[in-house]
Amino acid sequence: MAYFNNISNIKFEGASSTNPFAFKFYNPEEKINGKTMEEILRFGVAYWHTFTEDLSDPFGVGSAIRPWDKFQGMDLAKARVEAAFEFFEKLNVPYFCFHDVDIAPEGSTLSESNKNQDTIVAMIKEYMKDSKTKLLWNTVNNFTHPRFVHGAGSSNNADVFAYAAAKVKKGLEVGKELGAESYVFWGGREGYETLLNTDMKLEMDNLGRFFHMAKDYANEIGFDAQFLIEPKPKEPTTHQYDFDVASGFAFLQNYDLQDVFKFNIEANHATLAGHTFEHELRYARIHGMLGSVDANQGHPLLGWDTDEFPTDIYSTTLAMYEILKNDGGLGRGGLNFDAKVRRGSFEPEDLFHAHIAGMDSFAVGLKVAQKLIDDNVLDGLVEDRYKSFEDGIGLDIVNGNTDFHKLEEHALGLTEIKNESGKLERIKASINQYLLRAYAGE
Ligand code: XUL
Ligand code: CO
Repeated sequence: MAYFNNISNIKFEGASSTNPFAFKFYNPEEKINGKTMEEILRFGVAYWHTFTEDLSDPFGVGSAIRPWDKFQGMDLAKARVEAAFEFFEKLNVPYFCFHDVDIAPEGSTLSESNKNQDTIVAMIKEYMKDSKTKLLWNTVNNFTHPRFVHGAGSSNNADVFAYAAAKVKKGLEVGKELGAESYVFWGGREGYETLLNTDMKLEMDNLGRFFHMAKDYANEIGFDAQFLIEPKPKEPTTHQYDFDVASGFAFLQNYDLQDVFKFNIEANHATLAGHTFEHELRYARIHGMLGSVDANQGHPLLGWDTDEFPTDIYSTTLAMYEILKNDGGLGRGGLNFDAKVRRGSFEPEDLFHAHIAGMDSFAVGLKVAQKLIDDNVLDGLVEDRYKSFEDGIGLDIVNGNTDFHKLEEHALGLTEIKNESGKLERIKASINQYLLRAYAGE
């Protein structure tokens, strides 16, 4: 059965196309520095926002019109799979991502939930045989159900810890069955609401144990996906244990998990943590920990996780700059649109407009970032700014050939200290120039 009858395959038509159902900048076959855009950007569709989301918000019920919603229960789950693969093919997207509960309804027992999943996973596997779209990552939802009210791997309740582990065990089996490239842990409830009733040390220790057991089981079944942890500072908890990349990295190092995980970095989570998207990407990149990206954006005027589709080409440019500079690019990760259409954009075709907007925005970002790198626009300036560490006392500092005595001696001998301009406005003007040149097709 078809669900998007009025929409044909989305093709690249170029910057001057007036067809709303065409890519203006994303040309999957176009090569950038020897690799196709499709290979570099590795776009993924988030099953939850695109096929399961009803667009409700804390003040209003769902508004989404979805042709598959005439079904219920397992029939609805099956209809969503049909709709999903039609959507993937029409969008020509290489990857998708899901949580266990996105694809199949939970039963009244864990075994029933697993059985429901098995049915849908078998169906997805059949569809994947005739589709180019592969599984970027899967995960399990250990946050929505009331049993996770006090957490999952960090719950005060050992039965809940076990239940959460059983769900992840199943998730790892499903990931293996469908050939997932990566496996994600987002700790929606892995944090606390108040310290007044929380044993923070035990919760964090248990979470560390939880991750080790997950990796042991993945090894046991031969599931070699890249494990990814997705930092978020808060929401739904007041404080999450993987607040941002820096604190997540400290957590991983503390529990000897730094070689097991990389980071899945979400733009809106970065801004909730008080960072820019590119800050989080840079922090992960320079520590060899950049694994994948949840591509979205927050609203500048709202302090919550709005999960908008990414359309800010300044931000996608700076993000792609970090990704291109990352050793191996996105590796086994990708750009997963963890983004939802606005509540007012409730028609099925809005799902296409949103993805086209996101894909075009990252394609622009990719092209501009590659040019910034090719023309040495930022690197040259940065290198020049740190030239004091290339010889003399600076070289002694970076080589570890000095101490406070020698540094004091150097400082006492200085007659003047000369700083140079950081040239920020000049740099910003250059970035604007490169963006506008890309727009003009130069
Ligand atoms: C929630 C969020 C999740 C994870 C997967 O803010 O980003 O959808 O990406 O559980
Ligand atoms: Co996410």
